[in-house]
Amino acid sequence: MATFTCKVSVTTGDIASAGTNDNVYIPLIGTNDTSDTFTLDNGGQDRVRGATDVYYLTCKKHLGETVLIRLEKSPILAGDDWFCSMVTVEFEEKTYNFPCYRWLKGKECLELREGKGIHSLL
Ligand SMILES: [Ca+2]
Ligand SMILES: [Ca+2]
Repeated sequence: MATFTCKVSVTTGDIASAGTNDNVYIPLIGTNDTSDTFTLDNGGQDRVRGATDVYYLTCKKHLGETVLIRLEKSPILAGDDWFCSMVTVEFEEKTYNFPCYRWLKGKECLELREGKGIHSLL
């Protein structure tokens, strides 16, 4: 069966306490289909302040254009707030940017629509 790999880059803000040890899950919502819900967990620590984590998600169906993502943060014990600054999805040589720039607190789901990206004002 054909599968489709999406590269997802998740950037944690470079501000105090931005990182989190909580679990974060993501489904990708495309024009054709919605992916499974993946756990964003690489070897080692994920979501360290200022870091970008890259994940390769294997989808069973062709999602089409990625139009929406949903970040689902699930607390471990007391919870650990997370400041996500940006999520980028790369699929079939296209890049989709999902600017976030906000906190996810406790058990929280956040839907992000594709944006045009953040351009420098220089
Ligand atoms: Ca934190
Ligand atoms: Ca990990």
